Amino acid sequence: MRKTLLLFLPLLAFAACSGPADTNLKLNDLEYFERQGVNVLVYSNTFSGGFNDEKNSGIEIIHHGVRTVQGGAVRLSNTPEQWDLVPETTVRNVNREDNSIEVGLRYPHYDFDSRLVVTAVGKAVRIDVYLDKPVPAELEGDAGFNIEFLPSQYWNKAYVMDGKANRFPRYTASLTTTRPNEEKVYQYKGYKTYDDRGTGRFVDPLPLSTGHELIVATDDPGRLIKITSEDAEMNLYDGRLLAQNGWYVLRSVLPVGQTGKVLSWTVEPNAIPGWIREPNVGFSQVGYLPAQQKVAVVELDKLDKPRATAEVWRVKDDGTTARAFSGPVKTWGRYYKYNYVKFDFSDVKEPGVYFIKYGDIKTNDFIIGDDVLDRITDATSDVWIPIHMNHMMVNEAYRIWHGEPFKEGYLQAPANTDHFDLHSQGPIDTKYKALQLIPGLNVGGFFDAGDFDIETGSNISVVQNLVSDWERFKPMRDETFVSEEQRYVDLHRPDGVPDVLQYIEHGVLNLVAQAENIGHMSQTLSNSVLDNYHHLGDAAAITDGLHYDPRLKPYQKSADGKSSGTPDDLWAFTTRNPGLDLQAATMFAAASRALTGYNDKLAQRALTQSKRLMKEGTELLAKNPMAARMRGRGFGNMSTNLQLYVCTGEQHYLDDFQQQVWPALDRGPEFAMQAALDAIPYLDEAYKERLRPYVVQYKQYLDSLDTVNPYGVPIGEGNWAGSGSVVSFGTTASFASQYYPDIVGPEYALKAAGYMFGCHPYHNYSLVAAVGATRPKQVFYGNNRADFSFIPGNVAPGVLFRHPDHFENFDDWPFLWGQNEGTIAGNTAYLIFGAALQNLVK
Ligand SMILES: [Ca+2]
Ligand SMILES: [Ca+2]
Ligand SMILES: [Ca+2]
Repeated sequence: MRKTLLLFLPLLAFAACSGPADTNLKLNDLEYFERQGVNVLVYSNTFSGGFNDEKNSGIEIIHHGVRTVQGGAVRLSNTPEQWDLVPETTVRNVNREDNSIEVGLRYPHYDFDSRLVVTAVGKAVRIDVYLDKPVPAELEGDAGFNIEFLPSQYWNKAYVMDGKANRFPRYTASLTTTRPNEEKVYQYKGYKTYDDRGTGRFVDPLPLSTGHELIVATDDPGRLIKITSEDAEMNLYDGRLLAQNGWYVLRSVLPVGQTGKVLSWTVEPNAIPGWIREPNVGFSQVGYLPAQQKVAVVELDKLDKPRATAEVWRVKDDGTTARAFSGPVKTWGRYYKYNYVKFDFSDVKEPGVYFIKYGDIKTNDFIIGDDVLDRITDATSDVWIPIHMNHMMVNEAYRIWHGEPFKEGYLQAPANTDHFDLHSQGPIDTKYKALQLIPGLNVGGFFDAGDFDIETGSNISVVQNLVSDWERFKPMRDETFVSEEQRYVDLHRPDGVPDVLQYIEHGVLNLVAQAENIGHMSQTLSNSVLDNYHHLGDAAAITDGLHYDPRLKPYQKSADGKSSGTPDDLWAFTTRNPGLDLQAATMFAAASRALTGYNDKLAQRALTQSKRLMKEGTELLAKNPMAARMRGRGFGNMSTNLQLYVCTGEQHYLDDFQQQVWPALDRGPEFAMQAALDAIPYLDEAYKERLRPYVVQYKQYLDSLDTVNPYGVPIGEGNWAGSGSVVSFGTTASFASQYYPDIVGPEYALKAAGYMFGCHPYHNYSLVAAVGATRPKQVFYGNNRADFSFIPGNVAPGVLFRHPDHFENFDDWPFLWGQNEGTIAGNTAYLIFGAALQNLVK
């Protein structure tokens, strides 16, 4: 404590010396409070992301470049979880005269409104909470003002509450209590995040510390924040007691029966005097081909002065280093928060190990060699994809990734169920009754993503991607043992069958079982209860493996040990979507081609379902002209029509495709280029020539991206980061370059690869787990995320845009899915990108 104070005091003294003009928080043009090293955002991001509490909203602090605090809001529990209610933002007013931002918050479920007024006062912000009506009786003691601190940026650091020093716990191990379920505040759609094991009580965390003044990270000036409240007691909680993705929460309960200004906090983030963010030197961690264009993009603090030159150094075989190249640094300009400069070192061509020096910054090393791209999909193909095989035990050397999940199968979802993972069941449209077992569905298929459901649409895409990979590139790689009979997968054990064929087979097994047993495609096979949806760990442990029998009590097993009264069986959401049936029909036809000669019986079953679903889907759509017309418009259906033509040879599908593709290309060649290129192998030379001028336009689009952002690839700004778009951009650019090499060079696809492998905003780590890069990302939102780990080969969504000007990808906190989750459809699309790129540069 004493040491900390001594260390810190000189800093404060130094800060006090600089003039108030550059130390006070000011409301900037982007409507957030700013001083050098500190940004305080007030509802630049509201709680409307789509998945409730995404830990991305409310009052947020970006502290020396890292968003360490968020969630400033009136909340209804001590440590809110993802499915606890979040407030709607009813109004947001920026008042420049008094340097404040006001937001209105509303919980419609409780007809409960509150207002926050955040005012910059010197180096701090004051947060005032106003109520026009008292806290509703049922929320008394539960409604409070909360703010949340990112655990990975604070754990092991000291905090001081009312003069008493303490330390943020690395792992959660503080006290809890239980309360009767009747006192639990309503959760999303009435679902419950917890399993009370029949006790009738829920767990409520108890505070780590209580007081009126909290200073967090007294031992780290970059993270130090002082929070005081004269009128309210503040409690510090560890949200990880209830959910591994919880944050440290500081909270004051709102007083009962009061209106007007009911609570006031002062929050003062420390700023390191003269702080300037370290340059982020973006380059490909996977390395470079000798002859390719090589451009590092350096991200600079807006107060940083660009350097005139940068250097490339060679690491020699004896371990010594020598300068290999020095060249000019060229200014690109401002892109959101930072300035960007570029350093072209294409002249360095000799194979070897190198690093970049930009001023004092020395990057980690990278390889120049003609085989650096050869391994970019190996981890995805050998490890990530087989680990996501459902209904199998998956072993790797000494480790079992998961046992055989969902042995009890899937029940018909009850009618009119509104689900928590964005889908629903309408009236029952199968021969099964609600909660009756639909036989045969517990086979094949792939886990969706960081969760364990089978999203039918995604699984259809998976099979399509894998067939596309197989038919175009014939990958013969065999590193996975798959026995459908044993329901067993062993990684790194060749079994004589190309893995991609086995993955196609595994995807088809589930999808064909859906078609045969349900009669059409389901929407999804998913969890019925929320308290096992958020499962982390072994998929085989999600359910008890026993058939649900409602005649038994919860947690009770039948005498024969085959059923239980625990309602944990997964449900099939069967509501029919003829559009999905048609997609399945084209997928089945393609899969049938790929499987013929390997598994003829399954190939035949797939073809049978393809024909039936195509007929029925077409008839159903014809009966619903509105749906049919809608279907005809989408770009996605361009591809479906092409696939339908390829598998049936019927001219009208080709006519439909041609009717769609040219107008779509006229609107912008980038939107339809992939579908247009996909048709080339099936159409004549005249088609290819007609497409040529669009490829010329497409090349102009590719070049124009260099003026849109410094990285020259499309950077999405949605609520899910955009590496999927970069991958598909790279795939399209690869194929364009393959078919029209005289128009489109390989540099665009390589630019996409460079972005994925480290040349991007925020940090320079590869976005693909364990990809042969020097510095891949270390944490991902896989089902092992609670271990701050990754599943090799995962492709992260990547660098997420936060309004109004911040890009972010946490590499010490895996839990933000929009940055770190990988999906089965996305990761199989990455296989195609990898193969297309490798094919292009060979
Ligand atoms: Ca899912
Ligand atoms: Ca194999
Ligand atoms: Ca069960």
